[in-house]
Amino acid sequence: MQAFKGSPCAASGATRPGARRVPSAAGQKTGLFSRYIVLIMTEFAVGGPGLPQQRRLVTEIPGPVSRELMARRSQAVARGVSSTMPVFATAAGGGVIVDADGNSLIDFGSGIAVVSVGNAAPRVVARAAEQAARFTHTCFMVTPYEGYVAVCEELARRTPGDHEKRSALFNSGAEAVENAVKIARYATGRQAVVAFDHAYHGRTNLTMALTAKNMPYKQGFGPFAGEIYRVPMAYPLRWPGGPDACRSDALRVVTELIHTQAGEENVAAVIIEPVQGEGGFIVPPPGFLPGLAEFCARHGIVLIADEIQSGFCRTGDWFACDHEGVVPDMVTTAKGIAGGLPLAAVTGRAEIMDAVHPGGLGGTYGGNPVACAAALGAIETMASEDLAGRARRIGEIMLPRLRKLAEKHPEIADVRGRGAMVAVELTVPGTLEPSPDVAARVARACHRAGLVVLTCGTFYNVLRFLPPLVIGEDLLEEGLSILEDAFSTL
Ligand code: PLZ
Repeated sequence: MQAFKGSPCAASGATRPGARRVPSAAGQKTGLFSRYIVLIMTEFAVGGPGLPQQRRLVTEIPGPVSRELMARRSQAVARGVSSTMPVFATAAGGGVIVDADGNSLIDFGSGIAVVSVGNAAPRVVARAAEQAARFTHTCFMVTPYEGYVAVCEELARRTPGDHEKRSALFNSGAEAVENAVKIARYATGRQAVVAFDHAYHGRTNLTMALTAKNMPYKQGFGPFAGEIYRVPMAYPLRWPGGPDACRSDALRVVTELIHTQAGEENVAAVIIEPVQGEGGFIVPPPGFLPGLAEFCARHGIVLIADEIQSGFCRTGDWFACDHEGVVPDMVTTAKGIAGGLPLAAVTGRAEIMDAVHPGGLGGTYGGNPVACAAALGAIETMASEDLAGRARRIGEIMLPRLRKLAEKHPEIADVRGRGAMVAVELTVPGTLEPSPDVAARVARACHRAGLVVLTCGTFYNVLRFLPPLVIGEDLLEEGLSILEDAFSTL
C-alpha cells in the first residue's frame, strides 16, 4: 500500500477558503471534527493525485490477492454484476488505479466516465469529508440544505442555454432519465417517447425500454414500459449509403418516422445522447442535433439531451450539445458531476420543470448532502483547472495516434470521438462486419499490460477511451503505446 503525507488533498482541505464555521457550540465541535478529518486525511491518505503517476506491475494481472478476492466475490456477489477486470482496487488518483497486489494501472476508463476530475480529487475529498462530518443526511424533502440549491445553481449556469432553469437531483443516471420522461409527459400531457438505435439510458424498467441493446441489458427482463418509439441513429459509419448519405438523409428519415409512426402531437419527448456512449461512441454528423432541436421546438416536443456520459467537460466543452450550440429543453446528468459520489440531475426549462405539482418529484436520497458537496468540489475543479481544455488536449494527442494506428491495422474501421471521449470501431477488414473478438483480445492484452480500457458498442466491437481529464501526458502516451503493442500482437 502506498502512503503519502502532505498531499495536495489534505492541504486544500486545511486551507480551503470560505470553509464555514457554524457559530454555536455544537457547530464549533463540527468545525473541530472536520479539522480532525483533514488531519486523518493528511496522515493516511493513500489515493488522489499524490499517488505515484506511473504504471508499475509487480505481479501478473490479476495477482494472487485479487484472485483470492475474486473467489470470495463469486460466493457472495450475484453473478449478474460483472467486472471488466478481475483486479480489486485499493487506491486511485490522477491517471492511475492501484490494485490489491500493489500493481499500478493506467486508467483509460475513469470508472465509466465518472472520475473526470481524477479519483479522490482534492476538492471533492475535502468538501465531502467536511460535509460528512457536519451531517450525512436529513432528506431534502424533510429539511433542505444549501448544498442541493448550490448544485442546482451550478447546473443552471453550466448547462446549455441562458433561459430560466430548474433542476431536481437524484442518485443515478437511470433515475434522472426516468424523471426527465415523467416530467416531459406531465408538462406536455403527451405519452410517446422517441429514442434512438444504439441508445443507452439505464437499467430500470423504463430506461431498459429506452435502451436499444438487448444483451446484456434487457434479455429476459421484460415486459418493458410502453409508448417508446425507436428511430435510427445518425451513425455515419453504418448509415446505409455511408457517411455522406448519413449527413444528408438522417434527419429526414428520423422526422418522417416520428410523423408516420407516432404522430408529432403525441410525442412528449425525444431523448438522445449527443454523443452516444455505451452504443459505441457514435458522433452524429454536424447539423443533425441542431435539426432535431428545431424539429422538436416546432412540434412542442421536449428535447432531452442525455449528457450522463458526455457531460461535464468530457468532450472538450461543458456539454456535448455546446459544440453545435444546441439548447435542449432538458438535460440529464450524472457520472462526472460529483467526482465519483452518486449524484444525478434533471435540469430543464423552468416552465417545464415547474409544471409538476409539489411532491410529484423526489426520493429519500436524491441530492444527498455529501454527494452535493462532492459535486461542488468537482465543478469547481473543472472550472478552475479548465478541464474542458484538458479534454480537448487529450483528444489532440489521442486522435492522431489512433489514426496512425488505423493505417497499420485494417481492423480499425473508424476512429472517432470528441475531446477525451474517443473510440475505435473494429470490423473484418474492408467490411462493416463487426469484430467483437478482436476488441476483446486487444482489451485483454491491454489489461494484462496494466492499462484499463473498456469496450462498448451494440456489436461489442468498439474500444473506448475515457481517461481522467487530469491524466499526465506521459501516462497518456504510455497508455497509447500499450494499445499499439496490443494491436501488433493480434
Ligand atoms: N445514460 C448516456 O451512459 C450509464 C452503464 C454501465 P446509471 N452508462 C454506464 C452499465 O453497464 O450499467 C448511463 C449512460 C447514459 C444513462 C446511464 C445510466 O446511468 O448511473 O448507470 O444509472
